[in-house]
Amino acid sequence: MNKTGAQIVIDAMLKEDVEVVFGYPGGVVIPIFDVLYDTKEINFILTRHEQAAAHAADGFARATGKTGVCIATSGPGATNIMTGLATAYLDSIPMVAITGQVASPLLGTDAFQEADIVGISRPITKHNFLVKSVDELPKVLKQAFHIANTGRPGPVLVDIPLDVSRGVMENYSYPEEVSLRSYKPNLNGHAKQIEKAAEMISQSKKPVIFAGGGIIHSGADKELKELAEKTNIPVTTTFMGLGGFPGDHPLFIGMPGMHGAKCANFTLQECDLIISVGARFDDRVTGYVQSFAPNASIIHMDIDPAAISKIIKVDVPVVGDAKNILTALNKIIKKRKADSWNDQVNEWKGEKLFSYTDSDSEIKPQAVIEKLYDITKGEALVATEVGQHQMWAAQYFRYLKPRTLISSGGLGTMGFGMPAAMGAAFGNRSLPVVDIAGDGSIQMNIQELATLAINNIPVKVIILNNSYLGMVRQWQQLFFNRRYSSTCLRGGSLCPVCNGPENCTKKYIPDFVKLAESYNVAAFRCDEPAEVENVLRKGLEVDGPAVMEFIVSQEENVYPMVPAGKPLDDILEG
Ligand SMILES: Cc1ncc(C[n+]2csc(CCOP(=O)(O)OP(=O)(O)O)c2C)c(N)n1
Repeated sequence: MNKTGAQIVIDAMLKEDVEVVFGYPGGVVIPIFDVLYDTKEINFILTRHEQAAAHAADGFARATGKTGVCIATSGPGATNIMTGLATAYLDSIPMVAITGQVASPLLGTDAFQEADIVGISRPITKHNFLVKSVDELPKVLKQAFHIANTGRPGPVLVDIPLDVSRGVMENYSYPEEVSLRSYKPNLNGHAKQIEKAAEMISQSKKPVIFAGGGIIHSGADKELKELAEKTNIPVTTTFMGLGGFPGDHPLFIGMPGMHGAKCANFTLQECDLIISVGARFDDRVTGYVQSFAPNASIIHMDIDPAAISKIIKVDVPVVGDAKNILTALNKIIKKRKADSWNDQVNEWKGEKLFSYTDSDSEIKPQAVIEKLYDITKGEALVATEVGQHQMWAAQYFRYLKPRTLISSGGLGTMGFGMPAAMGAAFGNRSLPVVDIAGDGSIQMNIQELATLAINNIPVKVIILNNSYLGMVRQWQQLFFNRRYSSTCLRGGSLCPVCNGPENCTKKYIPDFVKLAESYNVAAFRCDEPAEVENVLRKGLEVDGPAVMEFIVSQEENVYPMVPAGKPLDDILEG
């Protein structure tokens, strides 16, 4: 059968069971959009910005484990998705991004809307392709989907020149198999290494399990729970691993790191063995690396051999898929009773992993998130933007199941949450989807309220409005002598000396409620602590999208805090 390049792109999506595609059109992708026009099996969502399309594809992938797909045009369309690719790359999220490119004869001539997208995206994609001819398109697309969602997942970009999408391939068929000589992810951990790990665990006096996003990517949450319960070893999960182990389990000790639970940090610093599964020892987790876990031996299970001993010297590496490795380990692991080490950890844990001082006169941001957890009982997908609210969302909402927290961990991308929530809503129709936002971050992709409204996507946006770029302001308060340079969203250059928020007379813009209403999105504002529950319930009950703005305490800080470059147990408290 003869097919055009554009038809091949869409046929590949159908063969790969793609249900939803996010994107934005432009000159060189018109042929692909023209085929989409007749393709009823694919739900195409027109976002208002290409960056949002990439984040939405990413959010869909995080909620489902399937590969997210987005399309953008050449030049500015393609450069607009770069932040989305980098976000997905750092968090190992499977995505395929299709970009249009100027026709092959024009490549390298500074043609209209030409940019070297393969060059620009090389360091932020797992792999990328510039398609040279229509005949190689099916193979490239098959490889792209395969690479994105196998091994350590990641984003793959396919750049398609106009003459390729217009060209015709004779005798088209979509390949059934992929053969890539240099790409063969190792899925089963080495049996001898797994035995060594089991032996080390049985000899350890003070072990801790340290689980990361790899647990979620490989669907190894049940195996992790089995290991923990058999051995009674306390479990800490990284920010990316939240939900990979039930947040209300007695063995759960919170996330570690800069804004982690004191208990998790003390446990890591005191333990004699770290059993790391699918975690990459990010600097926000380890603090000052040289003094991280000074007495511990390290077992590191990871799908990516390049992650082993990259940051921390590893004693027993096990390269493979977390689910496979843990299944094998659980078969041979000896039972272990809770002992004085567990008592010590439980003492550090206390009654609550995190606490703050509540108030009757002003809304505490932490209280809004706690109330959201109470109302939903954890039965929700929580997306976040980036900043203080993101850390409070990690601390005060408990994640009971995998894929319930959708947040940019590695890149820390402001503007990620609302479009990602939109994508997640397509991946999970049964749970409410909430975006917890700061008033700064939400403005980075606020135009997506239009996409939510027009498609009636039931994302609930909670804006914790503190009038500040709060997380940066917190650093300025603690480490730059309270010099709030360019972090107040009211003032700007008109008020060089800040007399504090209580004396501020500047009006806040925008009016989020009016703005949301102009997009036809239901909106509520709350500035009374006593009204928080009521407003949350009202917003959650709306049939469709809603914005809930909470005017919160302006100079609240995220604690505990390990200052950058300090050891994990050097902790600041409020
Ligand atoms: C795209 C982008 N630009 C800048 C930053 C740096 N940054 C990190 S947190 C933050 C402040 C976020 O403010 P807001 O969204 O209001 O949330 P809050 O911290 O007040 O909860 C900034 C500017 C970033 N992470 N991403």
